[in-house]
Amino acid sequence: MIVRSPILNVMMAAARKAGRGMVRDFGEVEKLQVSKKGTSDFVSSADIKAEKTLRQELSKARPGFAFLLEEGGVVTGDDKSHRWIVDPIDGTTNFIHGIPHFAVSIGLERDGEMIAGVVYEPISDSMFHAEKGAGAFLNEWRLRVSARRDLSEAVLATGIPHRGRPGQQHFVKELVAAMEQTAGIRRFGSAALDLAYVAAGRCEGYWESGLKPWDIAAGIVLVKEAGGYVSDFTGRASMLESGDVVAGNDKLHVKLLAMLREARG
Ligand code: LIP
Repeated sequence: MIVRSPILNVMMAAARKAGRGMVRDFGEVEKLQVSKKGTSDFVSSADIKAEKTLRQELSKARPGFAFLLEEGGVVTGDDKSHRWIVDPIDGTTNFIHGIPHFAVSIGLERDGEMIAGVVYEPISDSMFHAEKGAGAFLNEWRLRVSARRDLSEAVLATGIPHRGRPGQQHFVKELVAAMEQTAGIRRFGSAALDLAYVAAGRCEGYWESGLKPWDIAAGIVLVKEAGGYVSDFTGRASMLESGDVVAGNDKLHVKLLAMLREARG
């Protein structure tokens, strides 16, 4: 049996509680889809409700910690070291469209460093969790990044910049390079789960630009604790500030960075 720290237990319990409501709301979205009524308002209220649950649960356990929330923005706290970085539903577009691939993402930062992360997929009851120095897990199973060492064998996850997002021309170049050099590319629609999949060895790597801190905060800890690497496109650790992420197993991260750099020219 794994022994988890009290703080990780708090994060997991909060994610589970928010996840229960989300599963019920997702069932409603599926009905709305069929009836062709607008789902967006319903989903934004589901998002707000989930965030409220998470905020309540996390602040009950650690009253002084600050927050960075997708919906609620910055909430300051008496504790100047700790900050929760929370996305109630990562993969909102999937949720709106009745696609069952989305997650609750909770990261904990201490003095500017991500120290714990939980990515919870409520539909499949998959709890990805990690704490600095204690490893990464999916439910009870220890996670380890994949051992594949060649790009030609690699499956990569990515995110495609949609209407109104910058970086589309860069992305097309990166995509062409990845198409030519790898075994396959997947666009799942949740950055938090993309990072969890790298940690679980399901994908060898993942890259995306233009992300928000709450999309990636928890996933960064998962990848690192599973033995992988995460950086921005230059190899630096500015992911939360820049919104650029390149994650990979220990053999392929450097090769991925080189591939993307060359593609961008
Ligand atoms: C989403 C990310 C996804 C990205 C989307 C969006 P949201 O987060 O997880 O990978 O491609 O544009 O940012 O909006 O569902 O929390």
